[in-house]
Formats: sequence, C-alpha cells, structure tokens
Amino acid sequence: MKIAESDLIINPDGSIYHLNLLPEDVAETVITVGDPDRVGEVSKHFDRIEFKKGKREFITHTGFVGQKRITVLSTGIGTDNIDIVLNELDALVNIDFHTREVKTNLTSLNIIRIGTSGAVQPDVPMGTILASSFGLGMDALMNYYIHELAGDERSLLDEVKTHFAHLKNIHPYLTSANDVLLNTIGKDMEKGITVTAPGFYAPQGRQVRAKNAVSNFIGLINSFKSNHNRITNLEMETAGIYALAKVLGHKALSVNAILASRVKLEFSQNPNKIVEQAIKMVLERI
Ligand code: R1P
Repeated sequence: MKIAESDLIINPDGSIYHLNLLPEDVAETVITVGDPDRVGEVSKHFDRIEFKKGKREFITHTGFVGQKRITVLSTGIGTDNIDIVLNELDALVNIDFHTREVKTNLTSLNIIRIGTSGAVQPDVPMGTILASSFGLGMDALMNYYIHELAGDERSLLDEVKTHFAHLKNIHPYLTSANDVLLNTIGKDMEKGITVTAPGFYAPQGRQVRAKNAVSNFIGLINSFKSNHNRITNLEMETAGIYALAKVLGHKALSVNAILASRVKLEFSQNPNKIVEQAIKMVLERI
C-alpha cells in the first residue's frame, strides 16, 4: 500500500521531513542523545566521520568506530520529539522512498540512548551510569498507538497502575529494554525502571513558583516496588523510545548519566565528566 505524501513527507532532495536524512545516511546502530551539542561529544570518539547533517534540533553525525558504522543523532527534549525521530528513522530503513511502500525485508535498528537523568533512590548517587530495565511513560504518546505488552510488562504495569491509581488523569505505559542490549551494553551497570515525564518541573516533582498538583511526587515514585524492580530515575525520553522501538520492531536501550539526586537535593558539579563516562562505556561495548 502506497503511503500518502501528507503522511510521510519527503523533501525535494529525497530526505525525510524533519531529520533531513537520506535512507543511506542511517547506520544500523543509532545512538540518540537529547542535547544537540552532545552529538559531537560522541562523534569525537569516532575513527572517521562520514558526514554531519542537521535541521532544527535534529543533528546527525554518521561515522565509524573501527569497522562499525554508527549514527549519532540528537532528539531534543521530550517524547513528542521521540515520536518524530523513531517514525522517521524507521521510515528511512523500512520504507522504499520511491514506491512509498513498506519494504519486504525489514531492518531492525539497535537504538541506544545516552541521556542525562536524576536519581530518585538514596543509594543511586550522582555519577552512576544506569541502564533502564523498563521505561515507564507518564506522558500521553502511547495513547495514540496500538502497543501490545509482553506478559512481564503487563503484570508490572498492572502493579504500577495500582500504585498510581489516585492520579486519575495519568495513563502510564511500560516497555522493557531489549534483553540483548541490556545484557551487553548495560552489563554491570546499575539497573532500574526509568520514569519518563511530560515536563521538567512539576511533572518531575520540582517545586519552583507554580503550585504542584501532585504532592510528594518523588516519594510516590520511589516507593513503588515489585519483586526486584523499583523506580530509579526520572527523565523525558526513554519510555517513548522503548515503546515505539518495540511497536516498529527495533531494539532499544537507554543509558542514563545520573547528574542529580532528587532525594539528596544535589546536582553534580561536573556533569560533563559523568556524560563523558557514559559515552565511553557505550562506545566500548557497542
Ligand atoms: C532535560 O534537561 C533534558 O535532559 C534529559 C531529559 O530527558 C531531557 O531531555 O536528557 P538529555 O540530556 O538527553 O536531553
């Protein structure tokens, strides 16, 4: 079936609408970062950079580490941007741009996020590099997609829903990391459930001037426990990446550089060093 020009917008030069990339620009291993400036912090470790492209907040460098071709791309902030990035990456590899039809042989990308995040457990200090075993979305993105859950995801989500039942307008969704990526790139990293919030301030329990509707948000999320699973950290993209990657048949892992402790009320004096450590760990294991 031909995909409509208004549903999948291709620029006159043959590139996809927002990411501004051609199908051949995408490597099968894709590192995503939130901050556009972090793209160069990753690609400076490449042995060779093939090209740099960009549009809006979506900056892309593709290059090689040894023989391995890697694309690093910035998503900007939030799951509304993740909607664009995941759908456009998928279209670049799985839709024939000439016929506008889905290809017969689908490509499954390895998508690894290197992000920054705040810890919500007292024993997860600043400087921790944490791999998200699950992404728990508090945003609305997955209300718009059919998202089928595996058995372990469904039972964990049921417990989450019970825990957050009094937050009537929030409809959480939950997806696990790709097992292989979690056990290779994430091996010996701290693990936990990452909460993805639809904002930075009140949606993550920060109290500045506007009054928060949810009291003791951090206490609410860090008190959730199910067997060995607990919520360890908060950020703004992981759950969207995990859920859409699974819907589209890609493999995803989110690696979080913990820059803040939300329970000890501390923020790192040297955030760049922690991010650099996360980048190096991922590139060594990729
Ligand atoms: C907020 O400051 C941003 O930082 C975190 C959050 O998820 C949000 O995108 O991640 P990045 O550093 O990857 O952008």
